[in-house]
Amino acid sequence: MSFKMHLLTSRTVAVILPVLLLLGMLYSYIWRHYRDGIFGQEVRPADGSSSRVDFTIVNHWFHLVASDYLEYQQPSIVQGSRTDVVTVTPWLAPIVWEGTYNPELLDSIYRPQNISIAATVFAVGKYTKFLRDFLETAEQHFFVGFKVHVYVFTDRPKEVHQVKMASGRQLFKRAAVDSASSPLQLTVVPVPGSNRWQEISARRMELIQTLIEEKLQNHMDYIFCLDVDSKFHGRWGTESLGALVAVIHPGYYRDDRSKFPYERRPESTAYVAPRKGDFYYCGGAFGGLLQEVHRLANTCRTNFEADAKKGIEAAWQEESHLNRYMLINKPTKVLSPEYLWQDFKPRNPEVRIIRFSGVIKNYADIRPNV
Ligand code: 5GW
Ligand code: MN
Repeated sequence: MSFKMHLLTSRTVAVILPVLLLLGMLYSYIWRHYRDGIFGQEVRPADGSSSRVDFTIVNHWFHLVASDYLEYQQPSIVQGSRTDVVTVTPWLAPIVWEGTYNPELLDSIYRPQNISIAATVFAVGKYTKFLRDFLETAEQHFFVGFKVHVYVFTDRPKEVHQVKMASGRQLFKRAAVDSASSPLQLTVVPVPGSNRWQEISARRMELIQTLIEEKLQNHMDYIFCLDVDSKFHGRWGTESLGALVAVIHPGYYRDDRSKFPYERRPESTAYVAPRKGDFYYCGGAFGGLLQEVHRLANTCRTNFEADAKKGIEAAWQEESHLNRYMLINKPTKVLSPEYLWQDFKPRNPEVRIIRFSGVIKNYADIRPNV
């Protein structure tokens, strides 16, 4: 009896085990396909880092629905509205200049999608003094009529609250443009102070990455990361939306790429060879879909750290890493220098409107001893 039982058991095991194994393999196979279909695939940037955050696929970005009731000027297929500038990259990403788009049409497409835009801004140490103008002008020009949430990273949270109070409650409640208009939300994220810009700079990417992972994922659609020492002077809105968005630096856009201040030492992960490069992009403004900016921040931070281990610091810190990243991962939308000018620079004729511009600052006055 016991012998028979034993036989039965071992035979059962011999049959059931492989069946279970097969079932397990089938399950994991199906699950993997299901997950990759529902969420984004695991991101493995060419630059070596990896990101394990899953994002729900954003469907609305690929599907543009216009209002049937809106009347607007006929677009021409033979006559460009801007012939003095280039409005498309060789990889067919639009380059946004004033006059190339219809803001009413764009807003009418994006408003029903109920998109939300996060903006990050760092105000560490004395840089808090720029916050008031930055926020007040963002209120007037940055995605007016859309859900905007500004995240202020600072080691002086009290000063941000003073800015809020001084504004007399009127500020950060957008003027009622129409019923769809909503207030600009503000969240203060406390961060430790630092005397070393290199440290602040390195942490910027890390903090952006963490913010996306912990707070924004599944709550926001787009994110823009901006310098605080700047003001808005004109519309910055839906025309700037894209998967990966870069801004052309105002200082170099007429120069040969050999003159771009890329990192030129091959030992650095930010290295760009002399005959490579498309445009020189700003470190002071970039953005896009959450998952794209997450991947960018993760890669730049990883590369920054790899360099630091070897005792290398790229020529323009994170701006150099951003430029290396954008050379390999082409931006899907490029914003003209209208989107980050410098107050000290006279306006060039092709720049018909300055939307966002760095203020003139007294370095000795605001920067910690480096
Ligand atoms: C910047 C340079 C040297 C030492 C410290 C800083 C610094 C930068 C700082 O002490 N606090 C700070 O919040 N920042 C953040 O980094 C600001 O958001 C600032 O806009 C951004 C980039 O630094 P900027 O604006 O001085 O760099 P540039 O190239 O626009 O002049
Ligand atoms: Mn700046």
